[in-house]
Amino acid sequence: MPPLKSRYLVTAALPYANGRAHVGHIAGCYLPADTFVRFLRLTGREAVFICGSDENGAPITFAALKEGVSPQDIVNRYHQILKTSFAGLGIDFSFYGETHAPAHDDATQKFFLKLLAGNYVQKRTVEQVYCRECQMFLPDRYIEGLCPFCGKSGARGDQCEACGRPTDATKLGEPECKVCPQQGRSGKNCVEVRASDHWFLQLNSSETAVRQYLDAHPEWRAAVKHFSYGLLDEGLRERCITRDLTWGVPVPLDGAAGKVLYVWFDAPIGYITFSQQYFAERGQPDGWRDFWQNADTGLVHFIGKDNTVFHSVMFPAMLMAHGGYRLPDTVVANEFLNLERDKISTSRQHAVWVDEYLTQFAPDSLRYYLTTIAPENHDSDFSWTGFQTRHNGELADNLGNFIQRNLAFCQKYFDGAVPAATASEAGQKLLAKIAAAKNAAAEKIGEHCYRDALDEVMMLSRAGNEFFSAETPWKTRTAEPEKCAATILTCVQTVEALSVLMAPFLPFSAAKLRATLNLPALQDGDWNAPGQIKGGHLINAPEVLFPKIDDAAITAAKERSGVRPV
Ligand code: B3M
Ligand code: ZN
Repeated sequence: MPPLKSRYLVTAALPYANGRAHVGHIAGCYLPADTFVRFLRLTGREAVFICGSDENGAPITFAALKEGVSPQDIVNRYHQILKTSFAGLGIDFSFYGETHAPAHDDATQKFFLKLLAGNYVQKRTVEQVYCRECQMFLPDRYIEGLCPFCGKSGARGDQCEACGRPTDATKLGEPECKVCPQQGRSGKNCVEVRASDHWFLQLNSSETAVRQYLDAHPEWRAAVKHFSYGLLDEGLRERCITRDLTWGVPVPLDGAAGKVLYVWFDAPIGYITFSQQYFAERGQPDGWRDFWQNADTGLVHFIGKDNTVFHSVMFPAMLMAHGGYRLPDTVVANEFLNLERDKISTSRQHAVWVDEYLTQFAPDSLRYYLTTIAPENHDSDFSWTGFQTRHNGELADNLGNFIQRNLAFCQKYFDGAVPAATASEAGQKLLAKIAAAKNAAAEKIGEHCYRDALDEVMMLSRAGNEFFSAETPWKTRTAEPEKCAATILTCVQTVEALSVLMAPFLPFSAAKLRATLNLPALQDGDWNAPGQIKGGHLINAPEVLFPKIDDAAITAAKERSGVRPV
């Protein structure tokens, strides 16, 4: 792993503004990205964290059609819900934008025109399925008919579920429109094949450059490299980047009315336009250049694995073809999170929604659990029982217990004044573990291994608990008061270190703990600041940081997330 740089632009995939955020999204990219950004800042690095709602194209158009409302209504509703959910979980973007915005249209159109002028985008006339009733060309997913391979009915225009083969929408037998039924029509006998002009990104001409780019990054996660090299080995093909839709970034050419740029063309450009907006709002209209045009700055994209091709191949190819931009250093793609051993599904309402979760539980409990089960190298499983067990057994019984037993002891027997003492040999050993845990956690975070990094925090707390138990301050208090004082001083100093170490993962609890310790809120760069707790330091009355979660709460949560009680 190359060492971390001193300045970063970090992006998290732009969520479609057509649904609420669920735990799969959070585990997939927002939480690790936020943890990384918090760590960067705490270690004195500059980090700009960019995200926003993906508001264009087919996903929004069809959500609106289904509900019988306008795309703008859909976007307005979900943009707000997404923003609130992220904030509630402490996902602390520097800027959270919207792609349905004039500035973004403008930047995307200019980008497109530059690629067109360079011949990197070329026009073709293609055959497409058109619905006379809906008066629109249909995306492949909205056409069904007989599979040209296996003959079964219900094959979609992109794939036949029965035989698994990819299909060509214009080749389905007895094709039907799937938008019509949403509008109360049959969808039968209303589709035909029509010619339409489209523009294609000449990805084929980027093959060598993209391969060289990947070759320069042997440190990327194996799955991302494997997938991307696989695509290159098959050979990159030109890719259509326009759609016959009215909602999106209009194709900026004469004779292209009713056509917009493909949502996957405009969305990654959103990372750039949001960066520009962020700096413009701060009165530094050129500030974004340091982040997009200067290779000394790190650029890291956090995404879910289904977005890999767009970030590891297509967007870099677009940036290279355009010129003038640096390329991402890393694409951190996560695998999927399942829910109770079943795929998370919005349509089946099998999901844990963030806004709903937050009405019942604390944000850090979810942050903790999702990091411990982070789908970093393989799919993983969210289970409510696992959530409860981890919270009660680890957050409460390990971390919370270490903090509470010490601070309560200090409060009760020393009136909240940390005793002055000299650390024992065993105490010094514990204090030495602080630096070791910090270094190890920093290294793991640098490798984007967040679950291992969090483990280091929990190991320090476990060592603290062992120390406290072995030292038996409740016995030494009267028999050997100096020993007791040394134990408590060492433990409270360890608690202070934990308030720093846990901050990237558990920001709300870290802030509360700092207040209880009567220490200032953490500032950028505080990761390696020397401890402030000395003999005589007054702490405030502690409150339990992680109250236990009882079975009734879990039963209620299970019902709400569409998990039937067993
Ligand atoms: N909106 C896809 C998704 O949510 C997409 C990500 C865009 S990142 C530029 O899966
Ligand atoms: Zn139709």
